[in-house]
Amino acid sequence: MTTSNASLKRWVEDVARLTQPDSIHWCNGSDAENSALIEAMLKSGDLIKLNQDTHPNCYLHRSHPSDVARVEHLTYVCTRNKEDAGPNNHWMDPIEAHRKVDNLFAGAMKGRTMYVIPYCMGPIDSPFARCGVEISDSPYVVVNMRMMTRMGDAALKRIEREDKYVKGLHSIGDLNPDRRFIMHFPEELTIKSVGSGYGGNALLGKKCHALRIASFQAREEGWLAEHMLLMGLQSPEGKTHYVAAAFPSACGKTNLAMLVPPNSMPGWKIWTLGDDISWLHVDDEGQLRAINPESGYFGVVPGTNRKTNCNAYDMIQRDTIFTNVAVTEDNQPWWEGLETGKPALDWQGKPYTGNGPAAHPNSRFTVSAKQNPIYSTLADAPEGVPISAILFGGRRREVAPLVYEARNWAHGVLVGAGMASETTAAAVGQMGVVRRDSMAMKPFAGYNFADYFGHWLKLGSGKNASKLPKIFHVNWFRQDRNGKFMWPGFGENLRVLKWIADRCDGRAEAIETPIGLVPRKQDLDVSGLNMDASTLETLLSIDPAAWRQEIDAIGKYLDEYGSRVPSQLREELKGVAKRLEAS
Ligand code: SAT
Ligand code: MN
Repeated sequence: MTTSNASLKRWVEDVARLTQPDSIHWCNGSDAENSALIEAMLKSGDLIKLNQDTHPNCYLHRSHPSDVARVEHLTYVCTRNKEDAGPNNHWMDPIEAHRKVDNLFAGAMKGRTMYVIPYCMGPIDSPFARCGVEISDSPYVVVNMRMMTRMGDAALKRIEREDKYVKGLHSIGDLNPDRRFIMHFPEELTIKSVGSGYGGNALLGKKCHALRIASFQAREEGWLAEHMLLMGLQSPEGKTHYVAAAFPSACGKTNLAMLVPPNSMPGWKIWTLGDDISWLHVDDEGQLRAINPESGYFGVVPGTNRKTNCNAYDMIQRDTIFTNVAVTEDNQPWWEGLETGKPALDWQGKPYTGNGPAAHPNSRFTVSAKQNPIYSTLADAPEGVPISAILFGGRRREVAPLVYEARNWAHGVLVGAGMASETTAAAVGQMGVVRRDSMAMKPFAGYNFADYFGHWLKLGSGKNASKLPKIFHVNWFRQDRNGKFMWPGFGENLRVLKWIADRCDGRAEAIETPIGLVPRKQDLDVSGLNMDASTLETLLSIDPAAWRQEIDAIGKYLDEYGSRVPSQLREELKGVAKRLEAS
């Protein structure tokens, strides 16, 4: 197979000349192709068959032990001008970056098959969708991309018609971290990733394309590419609100998107549209609409069980690829937080000795979104869904209350820009330290954050600004003095979402505080939660002294971006500081 598109054909030939694969395979996305790849990987040891009686069509992939997470220190945005990448990105001159990685790609596919993977991010017939072609020497990448994107013939047809697509070149190289680079060339719609087989570094449709390149493209074209889950909340009266929510990696986006309503809230239904990425456009009527560019989930496994997320638990009992989980004696997948069984082999395949976690803390499942019992068929709607509310949030043991509402769009942009969260296992590095992570996009914005804040603010200055959704901040992770979580989280988060939906409908009360609008105790339905009044009070309280420090810290953080920071954002920050002084 080949293509009628001359530029694509030429690029594939050029890459083959550089990387020297034994053979070239154009992926069509068919079942037969997928089965053949899985068979080949079982033979090569890339995949291990799990217990097929309990977990039909489930397989385990063990990555190289040094290749288990995203590598932000090796991830670059290579714009012609350094300032365009901004202090939020590592930068390299594009000419130097190409030279550096092309050296590593030279001959890298000798003895391997080169896969040409055409894919579409978003419903194939959506005007908001964008296409790409990933060239990779990893069959694991192919089978994952098939679940995570609309991959194969239909995507290739669209690419041939549009003649505009993101070029992604990937090789696992020799997996040596010294020769690992994830390079983005947003001005050339190009990605070059070498030396890693891990999801976020290797499945180029995901973070590299749908966030870094797409955010850059979105700014040029007047839309937003965001690190946000997308869900529908259907009230007992049958009204559905769609909500997009940004949290950093491994902070519970998948669990929130698949939330199971508590027994005490009968009649509520949740619909999942996406668990990681949203592309948002303002339509002709001024309504913000969103699509999920992905078609599968690459979710954190540890902690998933019938109680925390029974939808996710059910969904991963079949047709799932597990990466870096442990296995039981009878070869079932096992992870920390699973309530049954015990690990025999750890994530590296060594006999489990009881020391440390058996599954890697960033072990993952890859699964088609259609296996989700509460999959929203509107995830396939080309026009997307109308957004009622945008949520920002992170892991904060202190300072941030359970929920608050921004005063307006511009204040909401400040709330997003000032977001902070404790780091997790999703990226290599120290865990549990608080860092600023604006809009949960610190690792993913493909351009200067100062310009990104400006782009967000600009959306709110158009003639339809009043129709934009309300913006909220949530924090499920507040801890008491003994380090115990104060809010039960998981399904009970629906109580907060209900208040948010009611605010959107003008039906719920809140009080003004210096940082925004907060529900009073009586505004939040906590019936049946068994929560004492003082805990609820703390969860909804604002400590002015702590917030003065927070606002100072946000000011210093914005200073890192210098004079490019929009003055409107600084005015918003001053406004909060003033209100705090007066309080
Ligand atoms: O980067 S991944 O997409 O592999 C996982 C994450 O960090 O969200
Ligand atoms: Mn993510």
